[in-house]
Amino acid sequence: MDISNRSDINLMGKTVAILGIGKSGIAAAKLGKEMGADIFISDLNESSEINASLNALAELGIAGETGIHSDRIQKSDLVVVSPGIPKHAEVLTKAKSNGIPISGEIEFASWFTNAPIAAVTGSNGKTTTVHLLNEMCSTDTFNSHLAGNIGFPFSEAVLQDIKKPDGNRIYILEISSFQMEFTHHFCPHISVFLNISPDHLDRHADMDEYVSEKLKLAERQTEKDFIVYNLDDAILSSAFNGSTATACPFSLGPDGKIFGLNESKIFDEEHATLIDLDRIALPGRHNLANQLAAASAAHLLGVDHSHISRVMESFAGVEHRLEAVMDIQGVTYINDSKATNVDAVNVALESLSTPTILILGGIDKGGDFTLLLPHTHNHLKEVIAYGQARNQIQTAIGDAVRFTSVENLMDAVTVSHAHAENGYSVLLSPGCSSFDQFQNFEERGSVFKQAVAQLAKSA
Ligand code: UMA
Repeated sequence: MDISNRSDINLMGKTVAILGIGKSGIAAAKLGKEMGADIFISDLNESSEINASLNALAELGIAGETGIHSDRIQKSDLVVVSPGIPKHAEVLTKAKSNGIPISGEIEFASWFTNAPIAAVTGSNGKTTTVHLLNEMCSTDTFNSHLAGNIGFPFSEAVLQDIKKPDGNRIYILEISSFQMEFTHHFCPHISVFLNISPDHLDRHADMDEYVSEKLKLAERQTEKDFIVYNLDDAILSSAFNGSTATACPFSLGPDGKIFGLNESKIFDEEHATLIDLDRIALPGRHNLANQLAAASAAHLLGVDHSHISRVMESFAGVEHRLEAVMDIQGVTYINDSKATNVDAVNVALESLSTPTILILGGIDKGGDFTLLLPHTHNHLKEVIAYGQARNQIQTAIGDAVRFTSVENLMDAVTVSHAHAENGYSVLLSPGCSSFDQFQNFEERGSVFKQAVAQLAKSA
């Protein structure tokens, strides 16, 4: 099947193999079926959950297999791959050598909509920024739909719109580096780049590969499009020098193109006040950068500044990101389960000034935990490490700070409660992915919150 010309792509009667029976694969399978393809879905995992999903798809007339990527995949016209499947997986290498085109799930969904897209990427802050932008775009002019890496696949959003079209649709997408692999035509009207720091180095060959996957988001943009990027980021500041799209930097200094910042306010190009900083609901300097990014994108979409500032006044944050859970006997418990890399842990520690016990752990993604050492001279009083990465964390920082190694998150919460003093914060900011003990970071955050609620009952 030839996918080189986007407008000629037609799935009617084509055989499409979908790899991965997770959220993306299931949504892509349903979308592909709606577009007239004969779908075959496949997952290496044969857990009862995956088999249950396959059975549900069978009822919709979608065939598939679990526990194997069989040779049937190699007879298809197109392969659509879930973001969690590494690009060098054997099944993909085989498909490539068989001349079968491979599309990522985001790319696949993008073929079936012409609505404008604002896409946000970066190592940290993506979820907060897309939620802010989504609220800023909730106006009479737009009907925004939030999708992508946030946990709601783009394919599902597009399928909903095919069934019930909306002329005012704009998609606000959170995009990960994984989702940029196997993209061919995907091109947002506005791309937003928040920051780039080491992440997913267990999956990408090196930092260069990770950065180049991210930067692909702007590669196909034309002079009609916009790139909103962080001027204060060492990699991003010079990344778009030769770009055709209009570059719109934002900064925590006065040099933002659309909005500037001083000690007391954010101001616009005419130097009119957008908002006084003390009226912004979401705390933290890192969040100020996220606000400026979202506000710049919203401005480019024509949203009124009065609406942008109203959202800034009311938006209080997203679950699992520096979420204050509860105070127990003078100790504040904070759930930052979304912090899946070391840079995010740094950001979390920088946003606190109270003595802190930090819970780290999970599966290491190639992060450098020694980067946390400076905090041990300030308010970081103890590290409790759990899960697969705990020995590695101990080697990196165990000598510099009071250190406890435990089996799992529940034990970590128990130990933190025993060690925390009045005025302390206990911060779950794991710096690792969750998959050794949890389905995802949401489950990890929920387990933490339950454990804290349990402590409160018995305290
Ligand atoms: N699998 C195979 N063959 C392989 C490898 C894996 O069949 O060779 C199977 C696995 O058994 C599994 C499926 O592929 O069943 C996994 O697919 P997936 O991990 O892509 O799962 P989805 O449920 O589709 O979730 C994906 C994103 N997951 C990842 O990028 C790892 C979700 O981001 C995203 O919310 C969802 O699509 C909806 O678009 C999660 C994530 O952790 C939150 N993202 C990373 C992050 O934020 O750091 C990038």
